[in-house]
This record gives sequence, C-alpha cells and structure tokens, in this order.
Amino acid sequence: MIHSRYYTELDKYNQLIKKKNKKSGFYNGIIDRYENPVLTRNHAPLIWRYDLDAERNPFFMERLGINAVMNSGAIEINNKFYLVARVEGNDRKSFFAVAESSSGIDEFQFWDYPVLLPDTCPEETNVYDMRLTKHQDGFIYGVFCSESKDTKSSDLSAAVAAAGIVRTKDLKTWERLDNLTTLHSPQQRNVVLHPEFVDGKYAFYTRPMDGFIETGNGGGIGFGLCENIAHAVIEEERIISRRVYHTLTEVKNGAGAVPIKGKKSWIHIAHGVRNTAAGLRYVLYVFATDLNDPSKVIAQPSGLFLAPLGMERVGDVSNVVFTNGAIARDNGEVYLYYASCDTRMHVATTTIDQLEDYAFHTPEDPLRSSECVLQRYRIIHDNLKLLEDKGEKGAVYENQLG
Ligand code: M1P
Repeated sequence: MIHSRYYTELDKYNQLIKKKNKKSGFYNGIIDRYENPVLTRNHAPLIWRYDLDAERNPFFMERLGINAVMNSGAIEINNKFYLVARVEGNDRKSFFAVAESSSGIDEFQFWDYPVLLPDTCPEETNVYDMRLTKHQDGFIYGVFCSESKDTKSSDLSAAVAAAGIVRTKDLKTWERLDNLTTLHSPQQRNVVLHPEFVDGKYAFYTRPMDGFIETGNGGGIGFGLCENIAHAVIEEERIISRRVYHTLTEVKNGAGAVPIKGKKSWIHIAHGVRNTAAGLRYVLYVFATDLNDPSKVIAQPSGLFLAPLGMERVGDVSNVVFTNGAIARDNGEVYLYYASCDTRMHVATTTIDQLEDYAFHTPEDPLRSSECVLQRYRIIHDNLKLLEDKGEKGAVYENQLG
C-alpha cells in the first residue's frame, strides 16, 4: 500500500514545480535576475527520496535524502531548456540528473531517473559540474570533474581532480570516453569543450592545478588543442585568462559556461575567486575572445559580472556563485544558469547584444586605486556635463561642498 503521507508531500512538490517565476526588482541594465531559484533540493522527485510503501516505510522517512542541487550544464533542444544538474545526496556524493522546462525560467522538472554514466573508472569517487557542449561534430559532449582519492597522500581528504568526458545525442544514452590528459598539469577542474573545431582540432579551456584545491602555479584559465576526442591528450596549454593580484581572480579562476558565439566575439562567463576574512568568495566575470582565434582575449571588462546577493549568499558553501551552463537562443536571448552557495540553481537573462556591449564598453581594470578613481571621475564629469547641457541641474549639485 502507498503511504498516505505521500499524497500530502506530492501536493507540496507539485505546487513547487508549477510555481511561476518572475523578474526581481534588481536592475543594472546587464542582466535580469529572478525571484525564485529554478532548482532546489526540494525539486528532487519524491520517488528518488522516499520508499513509498507503507509497510516498508511506516514513518514515511526519507531513505535517500538530497542535500543540494547546483552547478548545472545547460542546453536547448527543440525549443526546450534542459539542465544537467549536479545533485548531491545526503551522502555527499554527486550525480547528474536532467531537468527540463518549456520556459527556461520556471517549471523545471527532473526526469524520473538520474543519468547513469558508464562506470569505467573504479577509482572515481565523485562526479560533478558537467559542461554541455553542442559540438560542430554532431555530438553533445559532457565534460565534468572526476574526483578520486589521492592514494599517494597520507591526508585522508587528499584528492585528485581530472576531466571526465562523455557524449550523447539525446541526454539519455551516454558514451564514456577517456578522461582528458594534460601532459603538463597534474590536475584539472572546470574544463570546457569549445563548440567548434579550431585548426581542425578539438579545443578545450582548462584550469591547470598543482593540487586538488590550490591551483598553485596554475596561472588561470588555459587553452589547448587535441586531435582525438576519444583519447584526448593536450600537449600544450596556454594561459588565456590569468589570475591577477588584487582582483576577483587573485586566488583562482575557472571557465564556466560554454562560450557563447556573439556577433564579434566568443563571450566567456567564468568564475573568479578571492580570499576574504570570511573565506573564499566566488563571483562571475566576463571576457571575450576573437571569433577566429578563441584563445585570443579581445575584451576584458573590469570587475564582477554577477555576485551573490541577499539569500544567494547563504548556503552550504556561502558567498559563492558558480556557473557551468548558459543557453544562447537563435533570437539572441541568453539564459544564464548559476548556482548559489553550492546549494541551489538560479537563472539570469540577458541578450547577446547586451553581453557584447558589456564586454566591449565596460572599461578595463587599471589595477590601481588611483587610476580606478580617475576612471570614475571621467564618467562623473561626462554625466554632469550632459546633465548641465540638458538643463537637468538637481541634487547632484546641491550637495557639493564649497
Ligand atoms: O565551492 C565552490 C566551487 O568550488 C570548486 O570550484 P574551483 O575548482 O574553482 O574551486 C568546484 O568544486 C565547484 O563545484 C564549487 O561550486
């Protein structure tokens, strides 16, 4: 017999997944944010969590709880929006699961079964953060972090991160390929496959690391080519977006969403990490690369593009926003999916035109306070002149000293 409590919980679940979303009051002209998260742990279907049988589960307890739903790859197929989410069980292990929506901003619903990846690496303990690339070769690739215990270390928490690669045509059947090998970097995380061939080869954005947490001498976001995607080996990685002192990338950075093809550039939305007295702070930033050479940075707007706000600042790993998926539609709309605090998923919307305007017309970071304040002086001066020219004198003048 089905436990009677199931129907009470099902009502709550149905209300949640049917909840409409709308733009929040946030404004900066660059992105729109939304009132509700698009995926939370409560979006995990009841059949994943409870044994519904009243005899086997008399208290209707969660048998396999879900702790968080976060860092999701994103793709549009036949006008539907799909997220391949990182779902973290109460046991700390993550797995991937597909959620779909017709609007892209609400009513995301998980498919009945999570993704069953071919289990080809016996040492692999955890998998997470899949980037989905609709590649020119006709496949959809998923590149994710494959984490294993570092058996050479006496530290119980020591781990090794590698980039796992799978491919599919329908998000249902997945073929596992060899993990990426980077000859000069011992570990990799936040690896992204570029959607087009570059010089006839597969192109990856990498994040060389000395250790599991520390990027050490890693330098930043790398770029490398490989001939054979089934046995991907990158012999040479070039750093294209560097970590820089006293910026938001000082501690580390990493490629995020698969680059978006704009009218004059590839638009990259990445994450940067800095240290604070409250721990690491993860924010998103943007840079643009040449359409013909995606490793050549041609625009670097200063500072952060998106940071955790309000309740987004609170969660399992507080003060974090992280993206590994965006959908750019044929009509120029962009849906950026980001997680807050390794806990839940949100959406922000913008357009390719807005992103390129942002990338090319936001001033670069001059890297020193004295020059940053001059940058601000110039915008204030130009604005005051415009206001004065248009006869718009007001509070801005009245509050001046002297
Ligand atoms: O906890 C924040 C993020 O930390 C890692 O990112 P990075 O490798 O840049 O430090 C990832 O594990 C990511 O999943 C996580 O959201």
